[in-house]
Amino acid sequence: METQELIEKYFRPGRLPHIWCPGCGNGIVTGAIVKAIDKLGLSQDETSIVSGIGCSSRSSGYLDFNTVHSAHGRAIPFATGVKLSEPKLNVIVCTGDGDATAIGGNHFIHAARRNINITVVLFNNNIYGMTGGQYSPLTPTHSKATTAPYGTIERSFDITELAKAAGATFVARATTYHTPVLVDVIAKAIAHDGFSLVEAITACPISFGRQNKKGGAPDMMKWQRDSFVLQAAFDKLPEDKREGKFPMGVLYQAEAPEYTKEYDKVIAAAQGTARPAAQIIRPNTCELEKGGN
Ligand SMILES: Cc1ncc(C[n+]2csc(CCOP(=O)(O)OP(=O)(O)O)c2C)c(N)n1
Repeated sequence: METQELIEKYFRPGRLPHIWCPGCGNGIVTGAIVKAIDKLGLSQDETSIVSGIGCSSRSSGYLDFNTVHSAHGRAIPFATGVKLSEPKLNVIVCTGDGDATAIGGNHFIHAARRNINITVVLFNNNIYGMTGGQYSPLTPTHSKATTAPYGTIERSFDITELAKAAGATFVARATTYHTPVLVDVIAKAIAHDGFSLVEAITACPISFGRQNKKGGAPDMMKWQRDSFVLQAAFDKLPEDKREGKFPMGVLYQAEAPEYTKEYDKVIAAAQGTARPAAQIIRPNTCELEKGGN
């Protein structure tokens, strides 16, 4: 579908123009989400887009789906509620690095642990954009921020590793420079049956770039071009050539029981329409019932 057709089909005309600054990458990430949805042929009625609060979270308001613009850090709990009450919906979360990993960090790890089938697209601009440039858990160490005028001394998360360690079953990364990769990994993440994370690297030339002398938006895009390498090519790089480079593409994929399907079994068991309750008692409890200890 041509860009104009995509805009007419998937965006709410009354909501445009958007609020993002010139050079901001959020429009590219939002466009990539729409292209991925279109590629998969998902219906708008069966797709829900849930966001928190921040510049990136404004994306849900521009999109013509079942959308929820929730509270700062709470996109994932809202998305969990939507998915549990209507499991047939494709649920996509749009969230910022502050939203998902600071105030919402606890929700993030537990949604990953549960392996609930939602897709989190984390717009990583390395900073709190909307509130003017405070550092987040994804701000690189020694970067300047309004809350770290001498540079932050905190170490940042690698959110892809954190997601994997917490139990996510699909983890990917791409940048706004590498748009085809971004569209591809978002589509694969949505198609995956379990908790999926896509870290979308996006430039914030105003709140992050200016403070850190990154040049303008084109320079920040060039940095993306030069720093992110597909996982297979990254693996072939000798150790000394990996400095300053990051792998992208699908970084991890696994199979594990999906939360809403497991929850359905509990509902069925409680309603007496599934396996007898004894069969779902954990083995050690069964031992107790048989008189063991
Ligand atoms: C409970 C609560 N605390 C703080 C805020 C203020 N606030 C709004 S957006 C934001 C940061 C957003 O940063 P991020 O999630 O990285 O998204 P970005 O704006 O960079 O896309 C904060 C702290 C709020 N709205 N609600």
